[in-house]
Amino acid sequence: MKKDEKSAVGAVLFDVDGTLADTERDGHRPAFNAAFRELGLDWEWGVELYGELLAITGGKERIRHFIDKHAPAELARSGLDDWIARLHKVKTRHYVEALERGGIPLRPGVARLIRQLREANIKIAIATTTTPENVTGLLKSTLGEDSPGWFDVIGAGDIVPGKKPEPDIYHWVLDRLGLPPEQCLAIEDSENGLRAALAAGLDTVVTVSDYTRFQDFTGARVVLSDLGEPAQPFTVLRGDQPNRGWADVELLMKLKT
Ligand code: XBP
Ligand code: MG
Repeated sequence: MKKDEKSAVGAVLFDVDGTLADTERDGHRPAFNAAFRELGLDWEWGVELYGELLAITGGKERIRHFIDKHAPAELARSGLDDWIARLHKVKTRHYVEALERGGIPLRPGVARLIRQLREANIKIAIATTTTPENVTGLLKSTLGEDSPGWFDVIGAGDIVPGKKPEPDIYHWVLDRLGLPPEQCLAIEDSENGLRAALAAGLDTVVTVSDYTRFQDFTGARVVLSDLGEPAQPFTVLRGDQPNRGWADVELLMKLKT
């Protein structure tokens, strides 16, 4: 398909955790720990253990995996899935409260790029594994009360059967955008996220986070330290050297041609 430059990117699909903000170590992890304490559990997910647990996407799935590996006595609990869901609800409350306290800023370049995409009338969407309240909480606390409405589609959490690295959430979002993957670009921070986006046919920019820096990003269009700002340019970790140090509409268009 021959694309003219201006229509080459119809939509940008943003991942949330690790991509919009560094939410995992000092956001989700302490919220899990607070929920464990609230329910009288003596579990404590440290920074290193949490890094390992991140291989499992989805908070409920992560708790289940932790029980399998580190607390198998809990497997005898009756109604285990419901109990995990209850525990996870408590975790979500703690996480959203932390967001409301203004605890988690956006990563460099994210707010600027979102504003520029809107000005250029390029659609923006969210494709994430995390719980929907977490997405609206993060957007409202960083970009303002009305910002969830800026997004043409928000795909989050349990609305699809398979979480990343399955491509389900990307298929769901693309369906609702009414655009083919060839006209869209994904921004991800993790190998699981990249696999999901690639399996949905999306060109993908990776901005690494501390937990994901050394993962395998084979297939990414480019791997960057972050989206960069004019005063704080990104570092290119893999891929062509763009001619400027921050991701803007022009750079994203170039990546698609
Ligand atoms: C990240 C995840 C989520 C979060 C925790 O999703 O895998 O599980 O770690 O959120 P993404 P929940 O990178 O796709 O944004 O506890 O709500 O699952
Ligand atoms: Mg992510």
